[in-house]
Amino acid sequence: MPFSIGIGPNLRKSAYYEATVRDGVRSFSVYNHMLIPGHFGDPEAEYDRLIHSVAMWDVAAQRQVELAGPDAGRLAQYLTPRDLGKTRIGQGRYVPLCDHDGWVINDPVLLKLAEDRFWLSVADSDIHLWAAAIGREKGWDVQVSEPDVSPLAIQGPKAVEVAAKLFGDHVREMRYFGFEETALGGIPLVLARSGWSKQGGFELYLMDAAQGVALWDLVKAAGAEFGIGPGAPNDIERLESGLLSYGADMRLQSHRANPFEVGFGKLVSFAHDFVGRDALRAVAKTGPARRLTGVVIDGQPMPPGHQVALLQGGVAVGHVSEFAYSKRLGKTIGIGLVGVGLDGAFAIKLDGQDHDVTLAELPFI
Ligand code: THG
Repeated sequence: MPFSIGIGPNLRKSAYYEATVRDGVRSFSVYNHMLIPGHFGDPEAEYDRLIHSVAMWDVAAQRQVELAGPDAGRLAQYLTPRDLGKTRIGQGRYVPLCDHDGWVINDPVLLKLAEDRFWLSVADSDIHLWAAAIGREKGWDVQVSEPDVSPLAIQGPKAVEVAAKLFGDHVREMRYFGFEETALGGIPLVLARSGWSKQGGFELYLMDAAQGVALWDLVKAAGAEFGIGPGAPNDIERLESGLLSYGADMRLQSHRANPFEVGFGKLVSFAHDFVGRDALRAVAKTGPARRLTGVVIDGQPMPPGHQVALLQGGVAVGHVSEFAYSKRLGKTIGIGLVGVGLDGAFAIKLDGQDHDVTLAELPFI
């Protein structure tokens, strides 16, 4: 490229930035106005570590939106179509958020820290502004902030060994999305069993950015015997596993979708009031126009790509939001949206060439 991208005041550095640079980060992306590592120079080795041993990811760009105060629970519930009635302290939940027209605007993990304190661990959109505005407009007694919290993910089949070595054997019994407030050599953090892969793992929500490098190095040292290495949220694995990515699979400004279209239908409850309820009632009545699907792209392994129209008889009937070659499957796979009721033969056009596409069930693996 004949240009560089400047790291100015509008582009935030993660608490782990110095450690990732020191350990050889080769590509960054931007997420929630923050630099997030893309890879460390050997994507294939990074994928293999995730599938066979353990990887550590700087996911500090998964920012927390804290809701605190007497009406925090009320606001949390009003922000999501998902019923939070049975959510206990120490439990996380996957909670899509919608705008008033029913379009998905984020898909955070919600952590209930106390009856009056919640974190929304957000994907890439400005939910702190949204939540603060809604709370204030409602006149509710709730403070919305972005606290000093920086998640570090350890993912892969050996992640549990690393976590057990650091925190003790009780972590083996933690449930998915369960979490606890703890510390590591005086470094305050929340330990959760979660992460954006289906290989198993934990997320360490560091609560003091000044100790980012120290935490990175503790995890790196503990993981050495299990083959830990740096990596980043992995698009191939997430396609294989059918995990969604706000921004890639849906984004309000460019390729919006409602929760029924992207497979969040079972997370929608109409028993409580929430932003977008009327719009989603209308969608539920008629049924969604599109549905989430896996796709297999015929032919040679293809370099990764995103956002391409899905064609049937030359007509766009949906889109593939992201695709990549899976060596575990020996196929180029993707995720997309397709008109409800359609099946048979499809195609995409890439660099002027047609490629046959067939639909597939999610997850692939
Ligand atoms: N961890 C944390 N914060 C995050 C993410 C994360 N914020 C941004 C982004 N990822 C949010 N998106 C997702 C998407 C999927 C999942 C978690 C966060 C996920 N899904 C499981 C699945 O789809 O099978 C479980 C869903 C469920 O239980 O309903 O884990 O990764 N801290």
